[in-house]
Amino acid sequence: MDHVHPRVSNAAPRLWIGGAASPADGNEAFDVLDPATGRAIARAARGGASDIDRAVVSARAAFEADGWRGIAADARSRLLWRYADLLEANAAELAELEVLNNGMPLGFAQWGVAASAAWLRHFAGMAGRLVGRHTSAAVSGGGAAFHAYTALEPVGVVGLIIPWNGPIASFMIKVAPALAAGCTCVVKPAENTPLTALRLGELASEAGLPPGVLNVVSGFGDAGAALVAHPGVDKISFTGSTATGKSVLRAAADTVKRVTLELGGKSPCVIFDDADMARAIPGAAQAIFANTGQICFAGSRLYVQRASFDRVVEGVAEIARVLRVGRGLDAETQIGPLISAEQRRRVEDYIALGRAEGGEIVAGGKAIGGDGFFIEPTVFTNLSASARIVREEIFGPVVVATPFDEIEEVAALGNDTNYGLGAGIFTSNVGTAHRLAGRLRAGNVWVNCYGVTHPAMPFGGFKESGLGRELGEEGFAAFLETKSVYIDLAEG
Ligand code: TXE
Repeated sequence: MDHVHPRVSNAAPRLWIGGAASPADGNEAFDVLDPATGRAIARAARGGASDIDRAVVSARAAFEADGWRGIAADARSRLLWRYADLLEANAAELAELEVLNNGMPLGFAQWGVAASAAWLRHFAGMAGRLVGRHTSAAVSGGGAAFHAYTALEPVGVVGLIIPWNGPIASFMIKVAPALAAGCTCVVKPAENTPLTALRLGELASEAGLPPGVLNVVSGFGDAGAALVAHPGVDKISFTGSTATGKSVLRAAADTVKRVTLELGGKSPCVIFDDADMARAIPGAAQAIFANTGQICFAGSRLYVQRASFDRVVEGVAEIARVLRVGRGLDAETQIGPLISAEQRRRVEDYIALGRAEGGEIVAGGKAIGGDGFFIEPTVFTNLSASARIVREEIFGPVVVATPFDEIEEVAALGNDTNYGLGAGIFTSNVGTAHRLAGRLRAGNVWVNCYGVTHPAMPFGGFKESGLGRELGEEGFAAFLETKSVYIDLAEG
């Protein structure tokens, strides 16, 4: 093994179940790669169906009466604050591990740790505000008087399936509200990036979370499928590809699990002639190139009002040419490698397809040789709305720019997609911003900025970009059941 991280170098491959490290039942393990070198940095345990079962049994035991749900909300909050404190105390190590395993620039990994601590504290605050409604004089048809109230209860044992593109953040965006709601968790991180998830499992126990409240089972899609099929799991929250999300939704039907899905996107970024170009051009570039385009809400379709088209395309192309592509731990790096050789092949295939569809490449267009899975940030023009690279999620640093003339036209272009996750609007006209924000069928609209999130604001997608919301009150409610209780007020 090459560049070995001190924490992972000698660690035997282990899952985190019931508050302890445990080998996978089959004793199988797999290589974990550094995408900047293509070389193995660790071995991870390959959990399968029986390991998922052990984790679910452990999570169920932790959930039941004397366990996690029975702990007073303020005590639960305190534990979540301790967990957040520990994240911060270990921030440098977590961020470095994230970079080694995912390839992202260090600053982005540091953001992931900081955001995760903020989400834990945000939802810790909500744990104490689980109050229902009541009606004091509900009267039935027969005239009897009832007092009735609603109680908010945790959904139960939740299965959280995580992608590889932001391993820490996509772990905690689910875990923080789930724990605050009183649920216990079985997390299945992506096979490419299990390392920080396993460490976050350890840190939860170090923070004092009771054994079994947060379990982490590294493994492949079969482990995820076992979690979705398991009758002891009450809810699945999944982030990943739309294709896998659809199969999760189908499989969850057998046990009528609650399902939250955060899936793919093909998000439009719209620049009007009246935009402040000093913000709009870097904004559009950041919308697509951040995290090497491996972001579900990446602004992969750029629409520019006609008079500004050449200027904006040249501006974004110039940024693409000068962005420093490199190892995430190098201080000058602005974008890292793609996650895997397979993902790079997929992106290269899309670039070849774009050429074949008649697209013109203004910047980039090639994989970068040498070790690691690097690729040039790429800008296409001259493609029609029906081109596959305009319609399909590429999940790489590839943007297609298209001119438009007026707002109705760009609203229709923006909505001409099966997806509906994000949308950016750059304009100096408040009316234009509000009108277009109202027309675009997307769960998140950013005006004169892109990709901003806040723990109190729900995040999620319209159409095939997902089901339900994360963060915000909606994201918390997604881990709760509502129970109606009636009390007969008749005497005797
Ligand atoms: O995703 P999957 P993959 C897109 C992106 C990428 C493509 C494939 O375009 O190129 O998906 O990536 C687990 N039941 N996105 O194959 O399969 C899997 O182990 C239950 C966009 O990595 O969706 C991993 O933990 N779980 C996306 C997680 O699902 C299953 C982020 C995601 O893997 C499973 C990631 C099954 N049958 C990829 N099969 C975004 N938009 O954010 C796999 N898994």
